[in-house]
Amino acid sequence: MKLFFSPGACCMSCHIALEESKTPFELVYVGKKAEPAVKENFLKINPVGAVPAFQLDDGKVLTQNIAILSYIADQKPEANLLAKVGTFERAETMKWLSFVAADLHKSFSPVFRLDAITTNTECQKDAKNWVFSNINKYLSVLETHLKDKTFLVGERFSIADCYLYTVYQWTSRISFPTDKLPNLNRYSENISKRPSVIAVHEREAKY
Ligand SMILES: N[C@@H](CCC(=O)N[C@@H](CS)C(=O)NCC(=O)O)C(=O)O
Repeated sequence: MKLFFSPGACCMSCHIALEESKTPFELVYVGKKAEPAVKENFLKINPVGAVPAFQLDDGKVLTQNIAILSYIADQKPEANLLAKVGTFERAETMKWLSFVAADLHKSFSPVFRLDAITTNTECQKDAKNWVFSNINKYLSVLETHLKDKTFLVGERFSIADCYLYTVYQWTSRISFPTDKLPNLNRYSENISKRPSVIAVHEREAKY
């Protein structure tokens, strides 16, 4: 199986889930410095050009973090990354996955491409302020939720944690202040010590 990835991007969530579930996989780098032929081939895998994409050994392709994460978790139930079908815990995990994907992740996206939105520096400042206030809104919800909690749902490290951990790392990339987010910082630090997460960071740092 192949995970098409770019280091530090949202696909790190799938990379962590693969590592955590001990699923054999191959990484295919499709980031900025990838060869043109690799990039061209990637567009056949995912025509929108976004990571992650996941290709099974029989050639079938899955895109979208939530779909790939759920597939990995369901293939390896022994890894305990997602509760059983029909349980409230599973529904809660899906809720947080949606929250991270549709609300939190996408609230970060404009700040990485302010220059593509406008070349006017004053407008960029306004856009950045708006983006930061949105990020703050979503992180505040998580900060409250994570009080006295180690994981997003129940007592297990789940695929929702794979995704939130990944996106939360971006706060340092955009210099978003996290001093008022002690619960999220504790949560993230705790997850960063997992052997799977250490392995993923080491591997992605090579690209
Ligand atoms: N909804 C998609 C979002 C994927 C996404 O935004 N990927 C970003 C990296 S974090 C990307 O590849 N952006 C580059 C592009 O869209 O060209 C998912 O969940 O997989």
